[in-house]
Amino acid sequence: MVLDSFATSIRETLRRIAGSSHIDPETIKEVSKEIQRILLKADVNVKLTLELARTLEKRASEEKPPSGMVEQDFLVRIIYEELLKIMGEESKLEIKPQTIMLVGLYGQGKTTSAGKLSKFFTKKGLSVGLIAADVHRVAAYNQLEQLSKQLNVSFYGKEKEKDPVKVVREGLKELSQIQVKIVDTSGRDSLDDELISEIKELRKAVNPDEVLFVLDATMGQQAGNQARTLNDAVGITGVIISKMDGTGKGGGALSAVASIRQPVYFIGTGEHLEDMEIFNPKRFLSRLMGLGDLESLMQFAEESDISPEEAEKTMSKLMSGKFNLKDMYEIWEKFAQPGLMRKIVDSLPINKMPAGAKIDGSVLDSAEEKLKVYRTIMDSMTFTELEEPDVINASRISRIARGCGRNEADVRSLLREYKAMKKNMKAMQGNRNLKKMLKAQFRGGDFGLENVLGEGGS
Ligand SMILES: Nc1nc2c(ncn2[C@@H]2O[C@H](COP(=O)(O)OP(=O)(O)OP(=O)(O)O)[C@@H](O)[C@H]2O)c(=O)[nH]1
Ligand SMILES: [Mg+2]
Repeated sequence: MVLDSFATSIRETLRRIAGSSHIDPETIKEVSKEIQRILLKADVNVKLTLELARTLEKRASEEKPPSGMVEQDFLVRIIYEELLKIMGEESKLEIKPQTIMLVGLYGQGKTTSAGKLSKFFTKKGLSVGLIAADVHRVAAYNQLEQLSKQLNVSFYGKEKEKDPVKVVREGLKELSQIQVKIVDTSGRDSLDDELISEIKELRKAVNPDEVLFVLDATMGQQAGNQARTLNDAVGITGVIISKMDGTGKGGGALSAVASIRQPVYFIGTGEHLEDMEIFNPKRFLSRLMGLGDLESLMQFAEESDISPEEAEKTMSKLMSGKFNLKDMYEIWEKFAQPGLMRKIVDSLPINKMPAGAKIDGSVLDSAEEKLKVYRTIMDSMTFTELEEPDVINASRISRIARGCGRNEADVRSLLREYKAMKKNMKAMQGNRNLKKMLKAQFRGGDFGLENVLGEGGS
C-alpha cells in the first residue's frame, strides 16, 4: 500500500493506545511525540507537525469523550481528526463533458496522468480526446499519440508546430464533438517566467473547466512552493499526485498541496494506466490508520469475482459466529485469490479486531498454500464433522490424518485456526457499529467512519 511505513508506524501507535489501561498526561505526551516522529519521517513540514502535536495534546487533555466512548477510542478519534486537517479538502472531479488542462514541471507524470484520466472517463462512458500541446520535447507528440491508440481515444496534435496556442485552438475545434478534452502541456526544469507566461497564454486559449496540477510525490514538502507559484499564475483547480508508490514523502506532498486549498483529486500509484486512485482524504486516512475503508473493500470485492450477494452472505455468516468448517473452507477459497487478502486486510478496521486477530503478511502469503492442505484434510472428513466440527475428537483426528495422508498436527492446526476464527468473529459480532456499517455498505448505504469512531462521530 502507499505510504507503507507511515501506515505501519501509525497503526503501531494506535495499537499501543488501544492496549493502554488508561490515558494519562504521560501517555498523551508519548503519543504526541510518536506522531511527530511519524509525520516528520513522511516529510510533513516541521511547523505543521508541531502545530498538530500541540492541538492534539491540548484536545486530548481538555476534551472529554462522548458518553459511551472509551478514552482510548476518543484519543484515536482526535488523532484522526487532526491528521485529516492536514490532508486537504474533499472534492471529486465531476463526471461530465469538460476540458481539462494538465500543468506541471518536467517528468512529473502529466502525460501518464492524461492517459490515466482518459481511461477513467472512458470507463464512465464518456468520449475522450487528447490534445498534444507539449511542443517542446521532441518525443512528446509520439508519446501522446501512442497513448491515444493504446487507449482507443481521439487524438489531436501537429508534429512540427511550435506554437502550443495554435495546436490547442485547432485541437479544440477538431475535437468539438468529444465530451472530455484533455490538454497535455510541456514541462520545464523550474517555474521560470517563460513557462509561466506560456501556461498563462495557453490557459486563455484552452479556457479549461479544470486546471490540474500534476505533481510527483517524491517532491515531498517542496511541492508547496511549486503549487503556490502555479496557483497564483494560472489558478489551479485540482491536483494529481503521481508516484505515491515507492516514496515515503507522500505525506509531505499531500500536506504541502493542501495549503493551496485546492483538492487532490487522484493519486498515481504506479506506471500502468490503471494505477490511479480517486483521492478521498477521509477514506485514505482511515485506510492508512487501519480504521477501515469499507468502500474500498467493496470495490475490491467487485474487482474480484465475488458478487455483492455472495459477499453479503459470507459476511453475515462470519458475523453470526455460527459458521462451521465448511463455511470456513468456502471463505478461504473465495478470498485466497492472489493479492486480494492483502487488500481486504488493509481495508478492515484493525482497531475493532479483537486482540490476537492480527493478520500479518506471512499468514496472507501462505494462505493459498494452506488452502491446498486444508482441502485435502477436509476431503477426508465426514459430512457431520464438517457441519459440527465439535464432534472431532482424538480418534477422529487420527482417522482423518490417515485418510488424507497428512500428519495429525496438520489436522489439529486446521481445527485450531477454525476455532480462533470463530472466536474472533464472535467477538466482532458484539460490535454493533461495525455490523451496522457492514450491512449499510452492502446495501449501498452511506455509512462512514463516523460509525467506527463512535456514535455521532467526526
Ligand atoms: N511509479 C510511478 N511512475 C509514474 C507514475 N506516473 C508517472 N510515472 C512515470 O514517470 C515518468 C514520467 O512520466 P510522464 O507522464 O512522461 O511525465 P510528464 O510530466 O509528462 O513529463 P514531461 O512531458 O517530460 O514534462 C514515466 O516514466 C512514467 O512512467 C506513477 O504514479 N507511479
Ligand atoms: Mg509529458
